[in-house]
Amino acid sequence: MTTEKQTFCRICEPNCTMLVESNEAGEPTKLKPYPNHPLGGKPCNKGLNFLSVHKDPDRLNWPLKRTNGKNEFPAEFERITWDQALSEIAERLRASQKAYGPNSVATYTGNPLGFDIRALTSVYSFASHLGSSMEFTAGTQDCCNKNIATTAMYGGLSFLVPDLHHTDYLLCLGANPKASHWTLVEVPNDSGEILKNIKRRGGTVTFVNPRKLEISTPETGETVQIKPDTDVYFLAALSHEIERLGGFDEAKLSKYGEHVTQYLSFIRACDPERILSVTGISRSQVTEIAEGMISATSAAVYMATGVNQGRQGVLSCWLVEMLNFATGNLGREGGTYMPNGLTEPMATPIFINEIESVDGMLPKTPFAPPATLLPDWIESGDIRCLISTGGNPVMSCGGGPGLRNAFSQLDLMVAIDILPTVTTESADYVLPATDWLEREDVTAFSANLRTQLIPNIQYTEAIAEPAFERKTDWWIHAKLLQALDVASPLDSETHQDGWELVNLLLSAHGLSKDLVKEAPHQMVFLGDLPKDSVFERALVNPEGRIDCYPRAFVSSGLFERFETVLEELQKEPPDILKLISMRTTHMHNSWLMNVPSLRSGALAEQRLRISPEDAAARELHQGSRVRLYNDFGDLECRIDIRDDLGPGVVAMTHGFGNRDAHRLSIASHAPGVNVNELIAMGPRSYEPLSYMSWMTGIPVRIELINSMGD
Ligand SMILES: Nc1nc2c(c(=O)[nH]1)N[C@H]1C(S)=C(S)[C@@H](COP(=O)(O)OP(=O)(O)OC[C@H]3O[C@@H](n4cnc5c(=O)[nH]c(N)nc54)[C@H](O)[C@@H]3O)O[C@H]1N2
Ligand SMILES: Nc1nc2c(c(=O)[nH]1)N[C@H]1C(S)=C(S)[C@@H](COP(=O)(O)OP(=O)(O)OC[C@H]3O[C@@H](n4cnc5c(=O)[nH]c(N)nc54)[C@H](O)[C@@H]3O)O[C@H]1N2
Ligand code: SF4
Ligand SMILES: [Mo]
Repeated sequence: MTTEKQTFCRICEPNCTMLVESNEAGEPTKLKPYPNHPLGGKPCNKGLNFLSVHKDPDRLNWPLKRTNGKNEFPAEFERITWDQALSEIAERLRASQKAYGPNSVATYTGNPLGFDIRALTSVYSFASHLGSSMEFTAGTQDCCNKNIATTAMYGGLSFLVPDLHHTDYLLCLGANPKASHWTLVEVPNDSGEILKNIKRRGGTVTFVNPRKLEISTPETGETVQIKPDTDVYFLAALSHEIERLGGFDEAKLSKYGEHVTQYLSFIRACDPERILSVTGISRSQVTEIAEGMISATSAAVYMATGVNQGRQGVLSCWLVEMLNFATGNLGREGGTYMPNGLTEPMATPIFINEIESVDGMLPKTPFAPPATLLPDWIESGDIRCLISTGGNPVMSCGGGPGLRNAFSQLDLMVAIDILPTVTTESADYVLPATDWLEREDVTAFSANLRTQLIPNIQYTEAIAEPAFERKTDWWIHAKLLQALDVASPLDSETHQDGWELVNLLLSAHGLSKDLVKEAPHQMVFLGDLPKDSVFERALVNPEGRIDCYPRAFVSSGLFERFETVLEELQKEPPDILKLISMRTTHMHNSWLMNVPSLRSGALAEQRLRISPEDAAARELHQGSRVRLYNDFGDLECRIDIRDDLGPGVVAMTHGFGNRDAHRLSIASHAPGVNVNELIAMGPRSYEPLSYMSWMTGIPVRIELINSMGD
């Protein structure tokens, strides 16, 4: 007899609800949509394919210890007990910190930890017990620019979300909601209707993207094709134009703004004639968008990773936040706002202390240090041990394979993962974690970030017993703390496997995980707050106002950089090619590469996408093999000619290049290339202050290897 249970997907932010069928032995046999769930119930193909990850015969099942040298590949491992693994790791961590200080041990926390609320709490308590400043995260490849910009402006971390359900004008930069299902705004179970609805109610959607997206249709809106890594100049020109046209809400600016004069002088100096040429967008297009936003009843500007990963993500985010605020759209229905959540923002200083690096003394911020300096810190001997949880830095960070050479020089590397990746291949110890079907959870992460358009908490039980000797990430961190002889939640006889802290968060709404579990559909709506509550809730800096020209941006040289990068762009040769990333509907960063159904037929191969004009100029045909290179790396691939890219732009999906992930039988077959080899590492390879890697608009060159096409 089959049984049916409810769960939610934990691959990406929407946490789509789904149903799981299990057989008599209690093993999940099918994942399917949950049509009658109040939040919708339309998981995507990736979520519905997750049983292939859960049951992947290549999964990590036991603690492993390396038996050959760190420079020898493939790595060889022997199976050991959890006790042996934990005590040996702890001993080596203690010895390193005793001899070389707390910063000799670094941590790297990857993206999936965001979708495991207990692990998220434990990884931070583990890192804080280590007392190291070297806490790297996937954030420097994702959104640390937003973390810093909003903390500087509001006083604490706040992600203001676009009111997609009500807006009359959405300006959407550097996002592909069809492939990626939104980021830092949670839209559950959406298959594109939310954008079509804006158009249906008479509104406008404008995408700003170097690539004309599949979702950019007459049913949604047009794409303004921008040259990569130039959004900051477009946003500055747009701000200039809206102010010139009288589109600012002066009363709101003076009521809630601090340093408004400095902001106004900055944008007034941004004459479109001076700065727009590098963007590929014309003055009349900017004026049209400005007029559209001014005349709309409400408007929201939203930007995502395509802009975050450029060289000026902090100033871009600041200009976006300021556009929403200055036009009176912040805290208004249809504008941007701060949804209800489990917690409220906390005042957070931007500069905590300093860390010594090859780039001199770097200010330490509440977020992560630059991942692209990790190799230098390892080579200098400052970092000697690394513990990576739920991350695949060799695939996902700037420099990519270059990190592997650095990792081989570590005294100790520990990787906690569900799969044997190219990163775990560099480790001394590999610890097997449970996947999301094997653990109980609540959707507290997004509720805690206050990014849900429909604030809610969902509960799921563990659908399957953890197989073999897999353990939850929470348990692994708590056990490591015990092995290190420091306070661990496991010391308490009444510990509840990490739920104490989560229940404390939930108690702000009179909830606990058990109460959510018992609620209809295992879900509780948190309810909406007035949109204008953002002004009481988000402004936690001492002035209680929005800092419209944060000093931290000035002291970090961001405004000078705005001018120097502009000059650099103006001097570029016209035939230069710029590389951007391209997420697809069938892949998730680096970790669905071993799923056969997501790697079959046309999905098997990774190609470099190029415009017909650029292909013709180089006498390339569909499928021609090329060398793609720059000062940092050199790759070989075949090309895919498509007219969704404008001239001068090439695009490639990251996460491929698993040749050396020997234990991933599907992923290492037809592996493709690791595009992050072309991303800079080392001094000045990151944005000051946010430490974001520069991952889009990368100058590259192409050389023909074999023009024979398909
Ligand atoms: N070129 C390029 N590079 C990029 C990006 C891009 O757009 N272009 N995007 C960047 C972005 S936005 C991000 S967030 C980063 C992601 O950077 P990372 O988080 O470092 O990389 P992922 O590929 O998401 O790797 C996640 C790892 O966690 C493992 N895993 C999955 N579930 C669990 C679990 O429950 N527990 C544990 N312990 N492990 C688990 C997976 O097997 C995988 O090895 O990549 C970035 N890299
Ligand atoms: N299918 C799938 N879903 C995912 C992921 C995945 O890998 N696959 N990853 C998840 C993660 S970790 C995240 S953070 C989110 C990310 O979610 P999104 O931020 O929406 O990510 P992308 O789909 O990569 O969209 C980025 C867009 O920016 C464009 N772009 C590139 N460079 C520039 C530029 O310089 N300027 C502008 N304006 N646009 C530019 C690209 O063409 C692309 O369309 O997605 C999540 N969901
Ligand atoms: S969009 Fe797809 S991968 Fe993301 S949570 Fe929903 S079902 Fe999972
Ligand atoms: Mo991400």
